[in-house]
Amino acid sequence: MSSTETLEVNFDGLIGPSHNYGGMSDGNLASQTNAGDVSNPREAALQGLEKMRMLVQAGFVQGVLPPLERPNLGFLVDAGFQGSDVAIIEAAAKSAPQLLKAAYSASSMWTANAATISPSADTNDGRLHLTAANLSSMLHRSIEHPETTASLAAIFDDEDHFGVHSALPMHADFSDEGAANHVRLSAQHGTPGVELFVFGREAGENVAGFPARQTRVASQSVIRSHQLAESRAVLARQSETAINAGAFHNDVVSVGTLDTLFFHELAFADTEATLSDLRVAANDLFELRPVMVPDAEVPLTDAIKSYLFNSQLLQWPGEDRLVLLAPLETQETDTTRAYCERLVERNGPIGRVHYVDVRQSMRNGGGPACLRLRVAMTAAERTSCHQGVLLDEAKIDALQDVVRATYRDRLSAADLADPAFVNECLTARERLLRELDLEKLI
Ligand code: SUG
Repeated sequence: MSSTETLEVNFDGLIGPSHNYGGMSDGNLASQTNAGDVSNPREAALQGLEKMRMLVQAGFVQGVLPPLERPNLGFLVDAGFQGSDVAIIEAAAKSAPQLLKAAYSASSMWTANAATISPSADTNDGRLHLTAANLSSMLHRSIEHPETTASLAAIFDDEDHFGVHSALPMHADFSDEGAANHVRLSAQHGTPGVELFVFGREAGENVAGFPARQTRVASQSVIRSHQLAESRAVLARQSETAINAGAFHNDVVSVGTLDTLFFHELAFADTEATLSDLRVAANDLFELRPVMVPDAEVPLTDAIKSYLFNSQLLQWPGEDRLVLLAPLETQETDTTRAYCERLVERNGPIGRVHYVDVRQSMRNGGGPACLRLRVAMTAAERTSCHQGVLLDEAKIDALQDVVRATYRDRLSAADLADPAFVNECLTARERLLRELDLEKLI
């Protein structure tokens, strides 16, 4: 942390005590397949924290974003339920279990969807900009943004350095899923870069098949409010084939960092145009290194099942090539394991693949990359953000102790009807917030 250079800080979502398999995301195959299964919130949170620990041990600056308050009783009140907390939960469980599941969703763990980030090196006013994603496509996620904005405002609480923007208008024309459809490429984390915005549909367009969760208008709006130079912002359309095969976010089929873009052949509607636009935008900044995975080597279905691309692509301290931090499922899928072996053997930009266990999250369609929000920060920005969310091993130990003491190790849909679970969730979150010196979010 004493480094004077700009570093990429990963803010992982701390998985909340109500993590469950609600089957709430149409177009997300894992969420649909595992709907109704019993989850293990304790194991989920410990797995996430172990991933954070590994990066702390490797020498990365690692941050965390706290879980949102769940159940979201205000949402149930807006939906017409009245009375005491117990009365609200009992009535919702009886007459609207889908709404109760939405109110309990722990989906804020996937912080790649919390916001879109533009580092200060890219913005006209020299501040780091963050726009909370409205997540308007899925009901259970559409209720995240007010609290997400509050968390970001509490953590990036210095207007000289940070511009925190609340979510775009809540309309289908502005559907925005945050950094999951955004890739920043640059020579170094601290030098000006090119920002790639990937959208799935135009405003007003009706696309058949699975939902396209990002619109061009939403991406253009973020480009404007972040004050990005038009010449350094590239818009590209996701391929419908990828969306309909289950790539509900672009980060299910592509990941990039520094000068490297690692992607599946069928990720973009027009790969050649996307690469050419990126090269023009990168012009004098850096030379783009595309690593395209052919469908003949890794069929799209395997890429999506294994989450090969939903990996963290990291400049690992002490290593000269990038490291791909992939989910264990990538190792367990024959084509992707074999591909990774070939990938590191050749002299390309990716020199190592490391596998990590985030199975609890994976079963809802969230891999290592979904669980983190990348924020390239200068040394001054790192010192002016809220220090309580920057982790060392002692803080990870303390958070794990709270998780062990307060989280259940099995949770089914029926358990959400238990009114006693409300206080259990609130107490767990309060204790976590205290560990992070974020009492103001209680
Ligand atoms: O939005 N799953 C999340 C997964 C988000 C993954 N994020 C990225 N690819 N960046 C989603 O579909 C499932 C919840 C449930 O069914 O209970 C869910 O919301």
